[in-house]
Formats: sequence, C-alpha cells, structure tokens
Amino acid sequence: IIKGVIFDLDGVIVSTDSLHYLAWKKIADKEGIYFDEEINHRLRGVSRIESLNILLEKANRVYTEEEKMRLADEKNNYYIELLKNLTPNDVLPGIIKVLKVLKEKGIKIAIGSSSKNAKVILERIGLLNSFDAISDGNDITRSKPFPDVFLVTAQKLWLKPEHCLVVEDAVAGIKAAKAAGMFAAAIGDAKKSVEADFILDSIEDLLRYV
Ligand code: G16
Ligand code: MG
Repeated sequence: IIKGVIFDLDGVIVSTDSLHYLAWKKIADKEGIYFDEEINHRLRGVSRIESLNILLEKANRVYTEEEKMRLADEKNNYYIELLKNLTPNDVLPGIIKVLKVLKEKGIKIAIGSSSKNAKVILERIGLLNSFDAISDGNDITRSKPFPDVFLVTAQKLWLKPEHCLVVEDAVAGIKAAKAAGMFAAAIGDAKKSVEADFILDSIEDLLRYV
C-alpha cells in the first residue's frame, strides 16, 4: 500500500535537464572538452561534482581539486542565471493534476532531488508550498544511486520506505529508490532501467498504481 509519493525534480516535475546541459556545455567548450547529449544522460540525478568528474573523463589532462571546485562553481553560476527564466509554465504537463489527485486520495507528496538548487527551482515554478516534504542535495552527502535522499524524505513524511513510491527519470534515481526499499516508477530516460517496478509513458499513468 502506497502512502507517499516522492517525486524527483529535474526531469519529472520540470525539465531543468536541458539547462544543466547548456551550463555544462559552456564549461566543456571553454575547456576544449568533448561533450554531447549522450554524456549528459549520465549526469541525470548525480551530484554536481560527480557530474563534473564524468565530464572530465574526456579531458586530455588531469584537473586539480581546486580547479574542479572552480569549474563546478562556474557551472552553477551559469545554471542559476538560466534558472531565472523558469516560470510556472515550465511545470511539465500532467503534474499539477497528478499532485491534486494524490492529495485528494490522502497520499503524502514530496520532492527527493539531488540538486542543491531545488528550493530555488520550486519557488520559480510556483510549487514551493505544494509538498508535504522537500529533501535535496543539501540534506545529504551521498547522492543517487545511494538511497540517502529518499530515506531522509520518508523520515520527513513519517512513512516507512515500503509505503513510498518514487517517480524518477534517471537510472541512478531508480537504483536509489530500490536501494531504499521503495517502489520505483520510471519515466523518460529511466524507462530503460531493468529495476523499475512500474514504467510510465506519461505522468498520469502513475494514478493507476496508487
Ligand atoms: C539534479 C540533476 C543532476 C544534477 C543534480 C545536482 O537532480 O538530475 O543532473 O547534477 O541535480 O544539481 P545542482 O548542481 O543543482 O546541485 P534530480 O535529483 O532533481 O534529478
Ligand atoms: Mg531527475
């Protein structure tokens, strides 16, 4: 029985994935490092510094920890600039309806994101006060595929993991949900995950399982 649904943010509630891509692409171009959409998929759900490490796999030299911190900061500054353009119109289709139906059914709703910018994003898209709990990159040190962000979210909801269902667009996020002992529903890029319990062709499909 599902008592709470935990939504990933980037790629599920709002498509900030394209903004992450633009910001990382700018860093890659400046550094003369090859970067494309396929590499970008591997950045879904993982932390900022792990994303940078993946991007640097294609670099032809070694970067010091100090240089890495500078590049990660620089990327985040571009990204924050891009976030200023977000509006409530950027909430992905079907989300508002699904949140409303879940609330009507008495199911708790929450955000479990790896992003340290999650609250800024939710504020921009007008959903900061719509959830029973929000956990993000500031609550944890180990990001997805570790289960930490979802376990913290379940605690904030006062729910056991086995009563929670996670909605994710990233393979790393599905792994995190299963490692947390929760149900996992995959949408978008995560549909290729073999670990997902449910595959969603659209977010409304979620309502079949709750
Ligand atoms: C998101 C993205 C990742 C990003 C991570 C950290 O997580 O999917 O690509 O690297 O957050 O973001 P930031 O640099 O803003 O802290 P999620 O979990 O919402 O999909
Ligand atoms: Mg995501």
